[in-house]
Amino acid sequence: MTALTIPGLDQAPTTHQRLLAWVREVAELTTPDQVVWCDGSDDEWERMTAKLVEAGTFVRLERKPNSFWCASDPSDVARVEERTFICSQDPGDAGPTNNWMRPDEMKATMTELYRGSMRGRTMYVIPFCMGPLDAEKPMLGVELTDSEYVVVSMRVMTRMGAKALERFGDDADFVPCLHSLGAPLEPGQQDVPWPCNETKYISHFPEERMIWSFGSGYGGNALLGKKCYSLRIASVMGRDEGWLAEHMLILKLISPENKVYYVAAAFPSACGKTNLAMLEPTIPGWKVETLGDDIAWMRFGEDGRLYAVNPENGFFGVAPGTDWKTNPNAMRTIELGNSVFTNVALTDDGDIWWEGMGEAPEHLTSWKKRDWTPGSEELTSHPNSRYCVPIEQCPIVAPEWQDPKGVPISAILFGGRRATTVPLVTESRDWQHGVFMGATLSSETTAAAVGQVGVVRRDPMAMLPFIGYHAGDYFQHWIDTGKGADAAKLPRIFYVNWFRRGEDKRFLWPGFGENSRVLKWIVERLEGTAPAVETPIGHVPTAEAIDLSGLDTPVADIEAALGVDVEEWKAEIPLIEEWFAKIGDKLPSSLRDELEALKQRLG
Ligand code: GTP
Ligand code: SPV
Ligand code: MN
Repeated sequence: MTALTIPGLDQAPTTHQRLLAWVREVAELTTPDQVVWCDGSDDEWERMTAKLVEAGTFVRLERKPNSFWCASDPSDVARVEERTFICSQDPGDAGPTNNWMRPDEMKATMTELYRGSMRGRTMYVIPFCMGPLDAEKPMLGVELTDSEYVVVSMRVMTRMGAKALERFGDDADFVPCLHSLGAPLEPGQQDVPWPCNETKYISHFPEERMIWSFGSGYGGNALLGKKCYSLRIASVMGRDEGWLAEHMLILKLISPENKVYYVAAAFPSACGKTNLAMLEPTIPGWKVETLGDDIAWMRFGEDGRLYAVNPENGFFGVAPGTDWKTNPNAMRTIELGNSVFTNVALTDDGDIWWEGMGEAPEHLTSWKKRDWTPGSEELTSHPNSRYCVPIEQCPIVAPEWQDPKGVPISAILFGGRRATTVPLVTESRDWQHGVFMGATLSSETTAAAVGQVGVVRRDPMAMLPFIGYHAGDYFQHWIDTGKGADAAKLPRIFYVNWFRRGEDKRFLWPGFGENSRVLKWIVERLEGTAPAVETPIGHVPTAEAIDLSGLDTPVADIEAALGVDVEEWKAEIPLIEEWFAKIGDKLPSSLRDELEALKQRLG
């Protein structure tokens, strides 16, 4: 009965019965004051951002057009892996790397949390599409949320609103994504700038292709098209339908001879995907264009090659460390405006600032909304502070970035953040060995997820927090992907590490634009023109094999970055064994064979 009295509920611009029924059901449960169907228009953006400014959530920036500064609640700053669940019917389908709860139990718990949770707020209906709208089978979703911040961010990060709803027709499939901040307002109650709830759940129902999120307004916890849909749910779709959903950037590399190579690279969160995707090569004649910085969906084309599409429409990039020296293309992208900056510092003249931008101004407002001066002990910006900006503004976006067919991938890079052991670059022996490299990838944890930072953990294919099913089945899916293909057409697999350190703890490799030198060696390997040394862990270049012209890094550092220390690698073996033991019976036997072969080669 109450539902009939919720304004807006019946003003649906669609005749899609399943969508209408679900929106009504959620409205009746969460009891918002009104329902608004988002159209994605400029007017809507104006209304939403004005509302956020009025609420004290946003500050309009004087120095960037149509852009906003935003500070979250200090308790709501990153993905919450501990509170992320894969609610498959069978716990064996979630596997040892995911938190699991029975779907009916999770639904019962969360239904009680959602009951009345949107009281005093507006429920927004956001129809969206991951990947190009003109795809043969567009990948649709609908997010219901009581957060204006989410509406604004989804407009940047996805193709949403009326243009997405057009593709729904009367009965298209879509992924229902329910999100509530869990912060209902009583009549007359003053709102806070960043409403959220101490209790958080990020729940996935893989069999139903459904997502329920509660209690957080930040990043991947709340923008449900991103990690929840495009990785956790999409990885399950990919398993069932024979494709791959991966935590990968997509870049286009153009050689001085104008030959084009598309590269996909998987690095864990805050380990360099955005930076590599927008790289400005330091070696003459080479060019990079960007197609995506975080997620790639890959499937075989009719020609037997693996094609990648970026499902996203925006960059949600780590702010600290981004500046004109490290990532000029990101700076150029945000200069154009239309951006939201969350948890960075605000300058007195209405611009943004963060660690890594050079000399700090005399005075800032920190992400904690406190006065900050160069003598302050605190950071100006949270280490996981982010800019959110449309991809199309990137000056080096590849013209084909929206092609629904995708781009054919020549090389896949796996990489992590390791102070020791892992060389700057290693080429795998073949696909299966490359899958082994990915499956045993390790990296130091970062601020992108709540928890300890700097702890080495296994992060298979940079997907540890994002595999929506059993990690053993996921490895098998990777193995099968290679088995079903023409080996000559498969991308070649490489393992990179920009983060190896010397004894004095400084980075041995200069990174950023200089990573183009490594890309050049990779391309020369594809062309069969660059030498490499066969080591127990794979094919590694010598310093002479890499173009170091014009680089002032001491050759001794480069040699150290490329070094394969057999003792260090022997020390990795028990860690890999422990990891494989955790995967259990579903570990593909081919990966066990790879481990045995590695042990043999290490002697
Ligand atoms: P997510 O968006 O969390 O998935 O992160 P990402 O993989 O896109 O990482 P990003 O490119 O934003 O880089 C994260 C941090 O690593 C930033 O502070 C960068 O400045 C730093 N970084 C990126 N590339 C390099 C590199 O080549 N060398 C060094 N030393 N640091 C790098
Ligand atoms: C990551 O953590 O890998 C991100 C940020 O890209 S989030 O959207 O929060 O997942
Ligand atoms: Mn990411």
